[in-house]
Amino acid sequence: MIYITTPIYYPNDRPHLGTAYTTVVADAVARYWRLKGEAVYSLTGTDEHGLKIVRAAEERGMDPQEWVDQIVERFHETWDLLDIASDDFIRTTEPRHTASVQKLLAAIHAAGDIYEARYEGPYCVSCEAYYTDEELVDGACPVHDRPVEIHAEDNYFFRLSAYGDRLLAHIEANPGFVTPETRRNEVVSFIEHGLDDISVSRAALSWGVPLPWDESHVAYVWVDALINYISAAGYLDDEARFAAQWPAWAHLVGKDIIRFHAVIWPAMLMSAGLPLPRQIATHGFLLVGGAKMSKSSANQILPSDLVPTFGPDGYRYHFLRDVSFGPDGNFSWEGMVARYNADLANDYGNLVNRVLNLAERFRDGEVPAVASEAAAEEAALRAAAAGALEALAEFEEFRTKQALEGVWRLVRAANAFMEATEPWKLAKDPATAGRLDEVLNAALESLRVAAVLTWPAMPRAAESLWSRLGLAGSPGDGPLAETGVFGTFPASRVAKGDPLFPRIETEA
Ligand code: ME8
Repeated sequence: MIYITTPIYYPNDRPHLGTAYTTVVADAVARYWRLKGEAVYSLTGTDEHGLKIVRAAEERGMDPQEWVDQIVERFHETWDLLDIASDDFIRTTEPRHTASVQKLLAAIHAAGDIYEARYEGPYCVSCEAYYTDEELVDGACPVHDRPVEIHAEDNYFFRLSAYGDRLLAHIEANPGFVTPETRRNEVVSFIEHGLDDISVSRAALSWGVPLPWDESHVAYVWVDALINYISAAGYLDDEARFAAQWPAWAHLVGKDIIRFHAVIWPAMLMSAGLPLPRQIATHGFLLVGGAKMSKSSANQILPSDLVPTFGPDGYRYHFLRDVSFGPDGNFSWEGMVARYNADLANDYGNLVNRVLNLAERFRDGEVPAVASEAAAEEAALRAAAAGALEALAEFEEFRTKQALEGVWRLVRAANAFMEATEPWKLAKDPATAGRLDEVLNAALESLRVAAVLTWPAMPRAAESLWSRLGLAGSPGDGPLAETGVFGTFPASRVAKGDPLFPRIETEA
């Protein structure tokens, strides 16, 4: 089972392009695996406890539950807008999660890894994390560049310090545990520096999950949040499901939350005797004009600002094609328009339009199922299609850009095929009617394969193309090893329809 997760986001505000980035990548990769015929479980959700949420609610004069119930709807709307097909959406205020938090913490407590002590130190509410004085930059949070607060409490602590060696051994034995390599190195040097125990409870807060052994404390919001990944996998009361689903194939996370996922979370699992996730796949930040886009700053752009212009597919394609998973990436409107017009309106959209137009014009939309085994033009097309199919596997390494570049080799080859075979000339001479059938068939077949291969990135456009091709079911039905192979286009009735990706005029 391919169990793939996004972070669960804080519902302190609506999701923006940065939050959506992780979710879009996770959705495309999950769809890729579904297309291959794998059993997939994709999870996203919201991280609803903690001080940050309490404060966001207070600012609006609401109670936390009322506030999160309202914001969670904005998350659902955004994911619907972007055609995110998650199998599950977990909220940390749900009983299936709170009971699971208590179960895991009880296991860690029973393992002897919890003790009580007083803690005092600088706390960043935006991060929901304590810092040491050395980590602060001019007295401010190193991530948010905002003032920290001094918190002092009697807390329960988790013996994270006891897990350094085991964590290092795990990372060494599993080089793919934290990716990319630069992030793995960062985690390794952080652990080698020596781990401090962490506080796992809050006495001063009531908005959280009560500790099973002391109900006057609630679980620290990060400890609570990380457990979502097993709550959604049946940890609480579904042994068979948990065995099938856990450990996760990959947790996708931004670089800001890598320590929680690559240090604290695996140590908690080790303490409770549970297996570790296969991979923590880390990506960089989306920047706008060089600054990180975040919910707490003014440079937010929301998916709903872009989808009316680019459509869900243009949106997804841009972030998957232009942002490498790993380093930081810059967002610009101009870059997005240029990519859309070049790849979608010109290369792909025009190809679709042209081929379907010719099939309607010369064959009333019904092209016979005949293919040439011998023609050199078709051989080039078949080779490009095979290369594109192979490149799609780049999704397994989150190399979304390379996967789509591969698919575009087929799109370009199909355009070149049209130029080379000139079906509009073949149509003029009755003696070449047979060759015209073959050429149109091969052109339609390349559209069929392109619909299959673009489905993980652009499901809506792929499905629309599929129905224009008169095919039954969905290009996502798979299995890829069969449907992604270039063969003979089946006899069907095709129809051109409206342009798939109308050009965006930059003056507008
Ligand atoms: O950290 N560029 O939630 P969060 C790219 N609740 N990705 C970005 C981004 C940007 N500018 N801004 C945010 C939390 N992200 C915790 C997680 S998980 C158990 C708990 C993405 O709402 C990125 O994946 O602050 C980052 O890790 C996540 O949103 C943080 O979302």
